[in-house]
Amino acid sequence: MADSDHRRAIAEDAVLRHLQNHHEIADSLLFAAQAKLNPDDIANAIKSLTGHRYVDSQEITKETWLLTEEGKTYAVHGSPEMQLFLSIPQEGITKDELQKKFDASSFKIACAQAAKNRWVDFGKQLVTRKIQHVDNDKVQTLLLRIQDGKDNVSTIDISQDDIRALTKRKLISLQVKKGFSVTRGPNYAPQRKKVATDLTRDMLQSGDWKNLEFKEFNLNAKGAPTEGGCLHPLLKVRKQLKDIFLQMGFAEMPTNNYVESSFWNFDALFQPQQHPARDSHDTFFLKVPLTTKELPEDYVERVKRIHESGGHQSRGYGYDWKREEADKNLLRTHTTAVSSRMLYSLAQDCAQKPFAPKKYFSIDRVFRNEAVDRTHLAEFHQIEGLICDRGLTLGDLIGVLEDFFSRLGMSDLKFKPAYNPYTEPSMEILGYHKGFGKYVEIGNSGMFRPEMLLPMGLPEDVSVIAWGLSLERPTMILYGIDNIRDLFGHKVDLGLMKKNPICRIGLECD
Ligand code: FB9
Repeated sequence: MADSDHRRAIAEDAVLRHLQNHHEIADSLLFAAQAKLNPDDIANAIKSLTGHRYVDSQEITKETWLLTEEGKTYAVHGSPEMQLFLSIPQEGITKDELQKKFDASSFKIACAQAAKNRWVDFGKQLVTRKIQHVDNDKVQTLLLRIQDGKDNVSTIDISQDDIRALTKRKLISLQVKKGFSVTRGPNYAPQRKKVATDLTRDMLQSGDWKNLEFKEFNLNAKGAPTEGGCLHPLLKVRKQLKDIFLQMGFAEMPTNNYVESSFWNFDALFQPQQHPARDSHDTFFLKVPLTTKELPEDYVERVKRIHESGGHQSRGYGYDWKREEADKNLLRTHTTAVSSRMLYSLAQDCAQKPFAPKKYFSIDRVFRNEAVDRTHLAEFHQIEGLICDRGLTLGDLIGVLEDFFSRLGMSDLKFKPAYNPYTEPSMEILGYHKGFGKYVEIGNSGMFRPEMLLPMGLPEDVSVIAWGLSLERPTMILYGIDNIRDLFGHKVDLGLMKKNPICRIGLECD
């Protein structure tokens, strides 16, 4: 039997035994003190006995005056004003002399009270007694009476003024305690029937069950906590972001190919072959399979031409475009590689059926050979959204960004001109984060260049607005995770995962 149950059984016994030959327990606090039992055990026992109607009980409140530490000192040594009075010799004393006898705080109080009581005169030179004798240190007397008679405020005959004065001097404080008055209940018995938890075959056969009391099922008892898995924060935020895109009418692009060809990852995006991002410092190129197997040859031809000599009013880059460079396989550096494939197949569809506007999104891993630091790893999840339609403008892009980020709880946006090889104009997106009290970079965006879209075969008046951000940054901010390394690997704090209430995207997170 757990110690707490044992203590409660003793307390129940004491209460039931007392009521065997007493009509009531008027005050359970007093009863506990007299029975030298813990008042909380008595209170719990009374609550449980009341629950089974062994007793009936009413709650009572007991207000008790307690002396504060300062009050206790004065009760012993007398009030400071009294001590001051007694320290003044008949012929008087200089204030400095007098002050030496007291500590600063009580000296101040003593002087104030003594003056108030007109016991002492504080002359320029000397402090003198105003009266010869103080017959009663009223404060000390009151404190002692409260100390001795403290167990029932109502009985103590001290004027409210005095109580107020002592309270104001923080010499006493009121303690309110809850207790019970108890009488026998309809199921009263001098002893509690043994409580059985389970009805067993033996009890049924022996018939013992008849005079046993069965512990009620505590239907509110919480079941044993089931250790369940929990979603990794990144997956929780990814789900939230997917819901946002789906609510905005976007369809998800298939991103199940980490390995991509340089062609779709760079060339199709009109990113020149000598662009710094295309060397192994930034990109993980594959040894096996080293090169891609097949590319749509006619389209590759058009991409080669637009890089080398332009077209569609673009003068291109004017360099010697190499097929072998485009064939190189790599770990995709952005999910924009998926967008290029999707836009190309959309253009292909235009051959069969009239162009239909599309809204696509992707959320998946991308790989960049970057220096690892507090917010960057060699891989992260890129979130990308694009809208492909006739006559889209930068205004449409800004509009959809404001809609998208407002659903992320970011409503105060700023746009800063930026540069991407595949979008013109391009804008860095900044959002005001109340928690940080500043604007944070929350993504990048732009309008895909005609040099990217027209070689695909998309109609002249079709434009594509797009934007991108990471999954890790919002997750770190929403979860208050300072270092991206705490999101992955052995250092992940599972406790945080389990108990961290998902910051409802859209709600301000501190
Ligand atoms: O996610 C980023 N920041 C961010 C996003 C959301 C957010 O949410 C708050 C809680 C509500 C907080 C912060 N960034 C983009 C900004 C920075 O973190 C940046 O330093 C790091 N960027 C990554 C790339 O790093 C090299 C984040 C990643 C990023 C950047 C650009 C794109 C995608 C991901 C893009 C794009 C793009 C542009 C035009 C057309 C198509 C795609």
